[in-house]
Amino acid sequence: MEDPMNAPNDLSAFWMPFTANRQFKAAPRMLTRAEGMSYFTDTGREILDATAGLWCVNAGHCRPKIVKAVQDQVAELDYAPAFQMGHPKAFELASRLGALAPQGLDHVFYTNSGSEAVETALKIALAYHKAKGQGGRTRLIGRERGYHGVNFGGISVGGIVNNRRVFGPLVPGVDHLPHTHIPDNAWTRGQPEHGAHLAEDLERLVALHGAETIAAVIVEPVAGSTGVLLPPKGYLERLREITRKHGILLIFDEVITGFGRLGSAFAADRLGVTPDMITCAKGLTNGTIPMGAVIASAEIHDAFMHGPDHLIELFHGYTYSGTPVACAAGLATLDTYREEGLFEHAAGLEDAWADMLHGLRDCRHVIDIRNMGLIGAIELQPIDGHPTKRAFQAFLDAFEAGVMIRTTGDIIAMSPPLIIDQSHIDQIGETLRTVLNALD
Ligand code: PXG
Repeated sequence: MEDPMNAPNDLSAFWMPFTANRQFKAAPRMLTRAEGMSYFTDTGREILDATAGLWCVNAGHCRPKIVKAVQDQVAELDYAPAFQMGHPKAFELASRLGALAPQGLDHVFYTNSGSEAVETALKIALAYHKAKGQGGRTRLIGRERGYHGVNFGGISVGGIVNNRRVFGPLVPGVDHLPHTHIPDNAWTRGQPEHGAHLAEDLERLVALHGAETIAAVIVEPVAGSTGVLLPPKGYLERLREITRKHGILLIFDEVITGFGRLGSAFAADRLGVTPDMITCAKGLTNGTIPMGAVIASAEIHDAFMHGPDHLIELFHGYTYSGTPVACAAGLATLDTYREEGLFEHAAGLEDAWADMLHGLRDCRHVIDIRNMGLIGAIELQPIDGHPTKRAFQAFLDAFEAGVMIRTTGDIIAMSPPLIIDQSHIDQIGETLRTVLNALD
């Protein structure tokens, strides 16, 4: 009789996330090893990673310091209860994150993913207003085309239609700002000139709902998942002014933009706008161990520190909030970023990265190219009646040609590990030129 613990591996049991399961299983793309800028497949092919995994392996793959920290930690303290108990590395990492984050943001709540960080930040926002005696502030405002993970709060404030439409009525009391992608901004390098006025829509929502009903606004400083939408000059500044004026919290979802992606620790630093909370994940542990976090202001944190000392201040947390192994990975990741100057390295390569991308302007089907930091997007003209098909083909062809890219809709998005150098940039550019020009 077949041993159920040793069932044959037929690929069908694993229902893969955000994947065309049937296409994949007909022609699997299996990764078995990684090192530095590269993945290696089960057939021994080397694939240049132009996406840092899923925007997360910012220091490159299998970095020795991170590997060792994880190995050592799992052998020394495998797990410690997250509630009513502590372990030293959770406090050390929180202090380091607070120091790295923009001034004034220095209290860290751990989660296991970006999605959980978003849920946590939204809940903190509501509970904060309640603690301040403004419990009527329950409304949440996101933005069209925003991606804030896949849990109910996140898809409610998010604005990616396919991520929402089959999941029912979602969280009530949510409204959305318009996205910031306007045709006038095509082909821009860095922040576009046009569109700061789109922030004024927040004043319209305040007039519509009343400021006293609005808890928070959440936006990605650079929208990643939807296909890289850059913040127009002055836009985030204006959102900050309006939120502050009306006592509304501003949350930056920096799950993608955190940890050097824009050549600075956080987008908030590069863009010169400080929110009340930052959500992060991905690059926090270099993608090695799942971990996310909310970094909140002292004003928010301190609002909870009232009442009798023995009472729990916030009824929220996860079994795996700040596990020892995740914290060890986080600490070793921050060390690697600092010791190798990776944020500065990324900033130094931004122009070369942009030159490569914009050099593809004359390739077939390309209708827009945009970039910031080590993020780049190439938008293709969709095939009539078959949206997403052309870009998906580019993804398959690039993989065959030895470069891993991502696509969303008909947009190619890239976000290489920050250890990238000029030769990798050249390889990505040459491969894309061939792939794009061969597309139907
Ligand atoms: N917020 C933002 C801004 C994100 O980009 C999340 C929250 C959710 O994080 P978790 O860890 O729950 O996945 C994300 C995640 C892509 C892609 O290809 C983007 C994400 C995840 C997977 C793929 O663009 N972003």
